[in-house]
Amino acid sequence: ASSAPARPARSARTAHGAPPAPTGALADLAAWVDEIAALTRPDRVHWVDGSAAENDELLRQMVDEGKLIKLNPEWRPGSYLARSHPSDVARTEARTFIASRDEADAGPTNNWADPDDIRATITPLFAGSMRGRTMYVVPFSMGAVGGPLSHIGVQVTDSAYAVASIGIMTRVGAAVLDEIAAGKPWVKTVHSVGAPLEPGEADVAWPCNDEKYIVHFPDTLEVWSFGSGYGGNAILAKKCFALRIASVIGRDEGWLAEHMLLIRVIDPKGRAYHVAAAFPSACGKTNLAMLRPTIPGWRVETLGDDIAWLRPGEDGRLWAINPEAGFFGVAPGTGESTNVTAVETLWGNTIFTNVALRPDGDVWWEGLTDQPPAELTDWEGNPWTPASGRPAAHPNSRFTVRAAQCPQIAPDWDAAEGVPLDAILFGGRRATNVPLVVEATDWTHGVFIGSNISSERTAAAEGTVGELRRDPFAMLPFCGYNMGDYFAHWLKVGQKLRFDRAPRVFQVNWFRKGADGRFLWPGFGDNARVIDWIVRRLNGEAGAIDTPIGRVPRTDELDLTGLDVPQRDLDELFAVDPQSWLREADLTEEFYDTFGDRLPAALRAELEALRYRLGRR
Ligand code: GTP
Ligand code: SPV
Ligand code: MN
Repeated sequence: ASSAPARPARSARTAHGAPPAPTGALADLAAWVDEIAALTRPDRVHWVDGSAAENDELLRQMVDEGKLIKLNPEWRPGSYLARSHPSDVARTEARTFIASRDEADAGPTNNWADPDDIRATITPLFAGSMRGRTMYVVPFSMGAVGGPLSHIGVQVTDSAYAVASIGIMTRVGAAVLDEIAAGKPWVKTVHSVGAPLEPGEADVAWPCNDEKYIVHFPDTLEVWSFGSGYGGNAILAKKCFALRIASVIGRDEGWLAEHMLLIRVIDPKGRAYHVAAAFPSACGKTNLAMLRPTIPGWRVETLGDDIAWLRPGEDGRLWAINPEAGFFGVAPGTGESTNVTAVETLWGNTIFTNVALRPDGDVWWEGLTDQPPAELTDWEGNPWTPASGRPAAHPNSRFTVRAAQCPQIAPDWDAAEGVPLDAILFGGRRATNVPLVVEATDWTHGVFIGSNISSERTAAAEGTVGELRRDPFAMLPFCGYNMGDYFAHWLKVGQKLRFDRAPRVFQVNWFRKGADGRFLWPGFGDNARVIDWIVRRLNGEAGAIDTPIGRVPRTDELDLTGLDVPQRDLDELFAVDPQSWLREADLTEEFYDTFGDRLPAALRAELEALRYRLGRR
């Protein structure tokens, strides 16, 4: 195993040729890499420099090894299809652990593990786990390199697919080593697919292990992930670092790491507003991030589609960055009629995972076009026709593509200081009860709403699709510490904002259904009509009706020009049934009780106030 970066940081380079032995922080990094290599025993260690040539070589190698299928460059230049093992298709929440020193700090919503015990469990799994493989060392930055809200990390991994994905999703390269050399703290992340190769043993297309562990050590800022090659289990910069570990850093430093999209909305008068929105996995973040308004004069610029870091500024506003550099988006349901921006973003230079392959060497998934092609190869590599009676693409199949390739990306999406937020939306997938849009009365009520998000389960994680579960702030699988403390932290961050400059909070629900099971709201581009009302609320230009759960638009205040929603559906979209909401309040109480004394009193007071307004005295 090599012990020094193949390409030394600029600051460590001498004027004449040979790099000096790394010293200081870089030597610490090299020592750590040696330590991981000594444990995992890879055949080779490769320091990733993030160059295009390196990426090309990596992709070429994966094609040679049968790990990627090169798509027809005529239709999809620079693009590839990966097919995962059929058992490794989504995040595995049951195998995801928060190993805080104190169990109470992980809270009732996380799987807790004692840090020493779980280290003792996983260390033998990592021992020799990279035999026969290359161990890649990937230094990456979340947020612009050197930015005031940015954080850096290093992932070691034996998955070339993970390396290529991290290269798209983050900023990788030598500039990060400069930051490490300069003494900036970095997060250690270790990933192995857990499939060592014996001498002469042939590799498989998607190596992984039945046994999986995704373990976070918040006290030492480390992540160890074993056995999975998929998405958030393997691209550790994403959910593991930018949410679970970053939420802990944010708790300690006074900021928030959130599962949120980030957009700039420009109204017909040219005024710009910044909106962040937290929806659970596969509940519409990427779609709203790439919104093409159906109402004239409105424009949306994309800033981020999955994660936002929010920090109170000196000016009393809440500033936000998207720490990522790419999109890892859900493919099914992404089509010309729903998200044309995403379709255009995916013109090339994209890694697709678990979508279907067309005979002409392009890709397809349910919803890309109205009619499926006559024949396909499905995500598992089997022949498929429309008569097959099963989806051709996996429901959690995804695309990985650079943010810069999005045709409506904000010109300043990369800006280190971020943007000041005007509104925060909380949403979920709710067939009943939750209106299309509700405005919170103040920050505390907004935190109450965020803490009560519940949503029907999607295919983004293992579990029964459709089952209703609580997903506070869309962070249930991603909060790295006690969720009760997290609610308190949200309240505290609100206190740092200037009363008249804090973002206003709204709850939205694009997914309410009629008795016949049909969506009551057309969604997608028409969600701009809701944004329009929200923006007019910010400007004091639109009225609202008080209901027990918050403020809803008068239906004549919602711009429905050109839309064919019957009045009956509109009434149902905004209906607030006190009996159902009292039952929701009972469930909230049950949920709140699980936090014991870590639940902020202000939220319990909000719950009692809600019950009072609903008519229970
Ligand atoms: P993650 O990447 O898992 O965090 O998901 P996400 O929140 O970014 O969800 P995404 O935008 O990819 O949407 C997931 C699914 O919801 C897709 O199949 C979309 O077509 C569908 N969807 C998104 N927006 C709407 C909407 O306004 N109405 C309806 N009915 N479906 C929507
Ligand atoms: C999600 O599940 O919210 C995702 C996909 O964005 S993953 O990166 O796998 O977490
Ligand atoms: Mn997500």
